[in-house]
Parts: sequence; C-alpha cells; structure tokens
Amino acid sequence: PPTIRLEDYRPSSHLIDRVELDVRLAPHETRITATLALRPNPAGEPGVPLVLDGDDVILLALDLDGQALPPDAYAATPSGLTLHRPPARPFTLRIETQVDPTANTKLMGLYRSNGVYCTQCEADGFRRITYFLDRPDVLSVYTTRIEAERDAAPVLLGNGNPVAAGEAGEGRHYAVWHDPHPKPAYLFALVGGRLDKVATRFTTMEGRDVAVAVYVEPGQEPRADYALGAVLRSMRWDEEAFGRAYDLDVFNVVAVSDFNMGAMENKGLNIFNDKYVLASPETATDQDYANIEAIIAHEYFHNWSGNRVTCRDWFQLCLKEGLTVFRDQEFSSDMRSRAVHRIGEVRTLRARQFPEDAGPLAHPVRPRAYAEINNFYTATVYEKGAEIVRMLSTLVGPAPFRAGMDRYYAQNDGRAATVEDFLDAFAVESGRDLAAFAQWYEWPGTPRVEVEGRYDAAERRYTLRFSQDLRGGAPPLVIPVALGLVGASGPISEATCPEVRDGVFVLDRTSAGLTFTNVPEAPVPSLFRGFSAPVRVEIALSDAERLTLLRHDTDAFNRWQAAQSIAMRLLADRGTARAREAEDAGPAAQAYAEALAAFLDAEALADPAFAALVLGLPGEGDVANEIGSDIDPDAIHRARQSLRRHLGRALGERLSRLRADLTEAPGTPFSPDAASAGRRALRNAALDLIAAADPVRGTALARAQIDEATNMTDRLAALGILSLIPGEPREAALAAFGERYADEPLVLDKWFAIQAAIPEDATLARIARLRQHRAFSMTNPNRVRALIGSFALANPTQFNRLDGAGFTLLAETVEALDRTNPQIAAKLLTNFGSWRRLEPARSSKAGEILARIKAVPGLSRDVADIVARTLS
Ligand code: BAL
Ligand code: ZN
Repeated sequence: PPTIRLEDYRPSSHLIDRVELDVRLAPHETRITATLALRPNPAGEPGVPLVLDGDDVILLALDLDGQALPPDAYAATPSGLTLHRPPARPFTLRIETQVDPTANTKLMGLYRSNGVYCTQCEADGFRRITYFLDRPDVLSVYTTRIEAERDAAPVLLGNGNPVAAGEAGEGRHYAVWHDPHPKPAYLFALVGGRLDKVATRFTTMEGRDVAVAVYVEPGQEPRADYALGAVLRSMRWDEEAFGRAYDLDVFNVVAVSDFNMGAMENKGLNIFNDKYVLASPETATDQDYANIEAIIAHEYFHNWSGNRVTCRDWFQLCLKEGLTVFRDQEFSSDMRSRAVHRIGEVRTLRARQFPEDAGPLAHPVRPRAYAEINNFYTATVYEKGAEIVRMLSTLVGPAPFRAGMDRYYAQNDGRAATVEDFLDAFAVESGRDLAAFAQWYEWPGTPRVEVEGRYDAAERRYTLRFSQDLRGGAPPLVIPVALGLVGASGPISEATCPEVRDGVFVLDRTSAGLTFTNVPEAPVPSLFRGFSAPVRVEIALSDAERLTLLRHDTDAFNRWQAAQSIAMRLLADRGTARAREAEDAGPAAQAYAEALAAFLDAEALADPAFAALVLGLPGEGDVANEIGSDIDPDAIHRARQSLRRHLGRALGERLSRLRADLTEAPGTPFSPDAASAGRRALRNAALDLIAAADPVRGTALARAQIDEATNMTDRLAALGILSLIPGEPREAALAAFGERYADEPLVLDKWFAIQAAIPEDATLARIARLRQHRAFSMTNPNRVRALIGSFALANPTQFNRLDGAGFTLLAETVEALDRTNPQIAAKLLTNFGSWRRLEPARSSKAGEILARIKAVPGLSRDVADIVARTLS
C-alpha cells in the first residue's frame, strides 16, 4: 500500500467553508445531498484539479453553481471525485450520493447497529458518506437535515444544536441540526433510531443552559444514569481544572452495540460503544464503572482538546489523544484515589505500550509515515502520548502548565494545530527551551536509565550516577526524575542536592551525577516517583532495600513498585526454560511473604485498594516482557502459579480474616465509589490466593460467593477464580452464569472472556463451541474482542501453544474478519507483536503462520500493513 509521509504534508488546494447535508435515511438506499461552499485555499497550490476523497459511494448527481457538469469536466469512481478544472473563485458544488448502511460491516461511515442508524467518521469514514476533502485541516460549518421513517427512527440527532423538525410526508419526518463551530469531517455524526434517553440540564460557568442526554436502546435507561452523572462531573471538572466551558446548547451521548472503538467525540454528539455507557450493579463490575467514567470524560474533554483545537494531519494524532488521555487520567485521579489510579495507568502502559515499543510495530508517538491510519490508534500514541504531557507538566510546574494550556487553546481555537504549536505555548509560558524535550515525540523505543548509588558514611554524602541509553542513535532525552532518599526508619528529609528542585532532577544528558549532602545513614533511593517518566529503570537494589521502600517511602507508587520488583525478580528467575522444574519457594519468596504479611497487618484495612495492588502479582505478560527474549510462556505460568500458591499458604489465615473484615454488612446498598471498589478488590485478591493454595476451599468459597454476590464485581471475580480450578463445580458455575445472563450481551462478553483465558489445552475446543453460541457474532466487535481478543491477550500458554494451534485460531479469525471488518481484524493481528521474542520453536511457528496470512490474496490495507510490519 502507498505510504503517506509527514514530510509530504501540503495544505489543501481548496477549503470548504460551509456544508449543507440532506440525508434521507433508508436501510439500503440512503441518499445524501451535500452542498459544499468551496473556495481555493490561499495557502494551497493554485490552478490544480479538485480531488475529493470517496470510499464505496455511488454518485447520483453533480452540479456546480446550479449547472450540471459536462462528463469531461470530472471523473467519478467509488473512491474519488475529481474536477479537472475547478473555478479559481468561490463556488458551490452539489453532490448527490447513495450508500447502503445495512451492508456496511466495516462500521466506518454510515451504518446500522441493531437497527439504529449511526456514523463513525474518524479517521476517514466521512468519505464513505459523500465525496469530500476528508482531511482534518479542512474545517467547515455544518447544517444537517436528517430524514427518516418516523416509526423506524423517531429520534434524529446531529452535531450542534437542533434548529428545526417536522413531518416529511408518507410517514417520514425530519430534523435539522446546525453546528456553529467549524470542524473537520471526522467529527461529523448523525444518529437515527428508536432510542430512549435519560436527561438533565447543566449550567456552565459562563451561564449557558445545556440540555444533556444519554440515549440508549429502550428499556436500558436505568443503566444510563451512571454515564449521565459522569458527563456532569466531567463538565464541571473541565471548568475547574482547565477553565474550559461547554459551547453548545445540547450535549448528547448515544450508546450503540456495534462499534469499532470505545467511543467517539463527534461535536455535541458523542457516540459510544454501549460497553462504556451501560452499567448496573447486577451487570457491571467496578472496573466497568471506572472505565465508563473515564471514557465519558475522555470524549467530553475532546470538545476542547481535539474539537475546538484539532489536528493539522493524522501524524499529529497524539496532539489530541495523548493530551486527552492525560486529561481523563487527571480527572479520574481527582474522582478516585490518585495513587491507585496512577498504578493502574502504569500497569496499562507497561502491559500494552512497552511491548509495542519493543517489537516490530514500534513507532514514534508522532509517526513519520503510515500506510493505514486506523492502525495508529495505538498504546504508543495514546498512553505514551499522555506520559509526554505528564512529563511536560512535571518539567514546567503546575502554574506554567495551566498557563500553557490556556495559551494553547487561545492561540489555536478553531485551528488545526501541530505538536510544535502545543509545545510553543509551554515554552512561552515557562521560559524553557523545549526543543530537546520534543525528541520524545520523534523516537520509538522505551529508554533505559541505569542508576548507581554510592554512600560515603564519613562524608555523610550520597551520590547517584544516571545514564540513559541512546536507542538507535536518538539524542539524549529530557527525562524528569522525581526522587527522594529513604532511610531505615523513614524519609531522609534533611539531605539536600542543588540539582533537585521540588523533588525533581532533570536528566538531559547521556549521563549525569547527583550528590546529596547531609545524609545521616545509607539511604535507599526512591527513583521516578509517581513513574515520572516512561522509562525502564535499572538499579541494583537488594530485596531488603526494596522492602525499606515498601515500608517507608512517602511515594505510594514506589511503595507498590518495590513490592512488584521483588515479585518480578522471583518470577523472572523461575519463569525461564532453564528453571523448568518449578522450584520450591526459596528464602527470597519466604521473606517476600513475610513482608507482605506485615504490610497487610499494618495497612490493609486503611487502604484496601492500595493493598489489593500490592498483593497482586505481575501478570504473565509482564513477566514475559521483563524476561524479554527466549520466552517460554509455560515456564512463566508455572512460576506464577507456584508463587501464588506459596503466598496463599504463607499468608494463610490472615487472608481469611481479611475477607471477613472486608465483608459488607447484609443489606448494604451497592456503591461503585472507589473506596467500596477497593474493599471488593482486596477481598477478591485474598480469595485468589486462598484458592491457589487450597483449591478445595477455594472452590467452596468461590461457589458461595457466586451464589451470594449482590453485584457483578464479586460474582465475576469468584467465577474467574473458579475458572482456574478444573472440575465439575467450575463447569456447573459457568453453565449457570451463561443461563442467568443469556439475554445480557455485555455480561456474556465477560463470560466469553473468562473461558477464553482458561490456561488449559481444552480451551481451544471450548472456544470452538462458544463460537457457535447464539450470543456470539463475528460482526459485533465486542463479541470478537471478548472471545478471540481475550484468548490472544489473556491466555499466553494457549495462544502460544507449541503446536501452533493458538496462532492458527487467531490467524483464521483475522482472515475471516478481514472480509467484513478490516479494522478489527488488523487490531486482532497486532497480538502477534511479540512473536520474535518467543523461544525458537514457538517463534518459528508464529513466523510460518504470519507468512501464511501475508500470502492470502486480497487482504485489506489494514491487515496487509500490520502483517508486513510484524514480519519486518
Ligand atoms: N478519537 C477516537 C476515539 C477517542 O480516542 O476518543
Ligand atoms: Zn480520544
């Protein structure tokens, strides 16, 4: 496929100031009349043809300033419309097209989900509705008339504010929406369907009265209340934290059941995957509630970071996504526990972005080239992009950061901006030269920072030496290191070091040394507090030193990190083929268990959410990433099982007491708040270890919990724990759960996911059966992600089976799906991203299967791009 390069960016030849759309919805023959007010772009190349993008559209009619065009004046194909000699003055083009929303299985452009008409236009779906300059730097004011059969689509929603509605004859009706804010086509949306809503009003800090609504399938309204509340919290928070007020009279969220992404920030009309809207205690876990709150916030925050200020081109995707992830992380941290949330963010980054950075799909946060932009909605662009914004805020400090954000919005409002525009605002406000910092956007790969510490007791001096590796010739990065020193009984606050300001040292050279004076005892350095930079840190600390951090550090993230590092060492040492015979727990594991016991006794009940994280072992994927090469997933699995068992035995009765202490009084109403969720998390973490040590007792406890649970968090956690214990109780519990939630697709997704993750040979056959389940569907992305995505992501031993059957399952799914939904097919295929790091037998199997996919004729651009890069 042709490659699009950042360096080739040129302004559009034309601009489109106004767009009037008349959309007559019909299941198969939807007709769209687009009236475009065009003019030559003063910044563009003059006298060139006008080339409009198209994708699978049928041209019905075309005229220019009211005159039909002669056939030799233009060329139209399903993938483009070219006017050979457009006028060198403003002109109006009227284009009539036809599309088939029911046949649109790509879920890009206009399609139907459970009968509801909806759209997805980012990145390039608008061209599947009409011919257009479908690029983010062409901003237009849209007026949209939507017409449909009243019975089939009583609700008609568009961007902006509603301005008119009425009857259109023959059982049809219409609504007209006007969006006064110029926007690129990727933010266009419409919805038509049978929907009900929950609604309220919000008054902005500017005094605007906004009608806020969440639309869902009829009957689901009670499950939309939490999302509606999250919208209000997001609106208030963006005013308080960033001074950003909402700018239309209505804000609508619509939940649909077939959606490629999590959600979409269309102006005034956010369209959501229903998984991130619908919640009730009976059907949603605490994690679901947290995700809903975060994603509602994320899409709402895009109204400023993405919509009011958009991206010049898709290379700048991180400009809106990284920034908006940072903003939603800050929001969630304010709504919940900041420390607990930060640990979750870093776990996600390490689990998803670090492997991407270490594999064949690595790319800079601002890529320089792409063949298919849909393949760049990645953990690197989103999560590492957010880490860059976080580092920037650490570097410049809170007040200049806020001032920089204000400047960025003020200077770029209504514009399509670049990463340079963003950094410029902070350079001006902070007085810092950010040119070197900008390198974070340009280089793929996770930097490694090596640190050595030395204590001089006679001089009461402590020195730290930092060095960063320069990956692939990258220049030194500007790395903020938040740090402090910790002694045997607490933080060493009297130590000073001139290069450390407000607890932060800025490493901006290949290597640098720091000297702390007035250090009364040999300290343990607490480095990268709060994970102040997305790097791998290498420092030789003993377990005893790490336990000092766990006990005494003031930084909660590093306390958790200390425990994780000890566990990781234990797992990585045992999780190799060489350690094939899982050894009994040695003294290091004993000491670790004792430290956890002391920690739990002292702190578990004070902060259960944090304690649950400390108690949780690194996942098998984390251990594989740590080992880095010659990975044997079976050995890692055995090592982790063995450590779980050991901890369960060593912590013994303490875990049962904890469970008892954390049990809610009967009749306590369910609340998804962070404190209640934390108690459930710790209670279930305890059950997990109890079951690992004593499967018979674990089975009994899990069965009881499944029966007695008053909420999905507890029921699902128990089912997940039971799913790891082979036997009749497990099968009975799975069957009962499947029946109980037979009419709840989002709950059945959890059920699919648990079964797909069972680390047993029989899981392949189980998946084959589940594919035939009446609730499973290859055309619904949530179902595919639940069953096949979870298998690839959460079942390392079976996905990476020695016989290659796990790879084959994924490959066959990718090939089948590529014919209907290439975007989801390509995303699934990225699960092969770490194939070269597997031990040779598995790696060669994966390579063979990838080569087979590559040879399939007629692959989509999406899949062809991923397979080519994965094999490169
Ligand atoms: N813009 C695509 C969905 C999201 O990141 O909000
Ligand atoms: Zn986003």
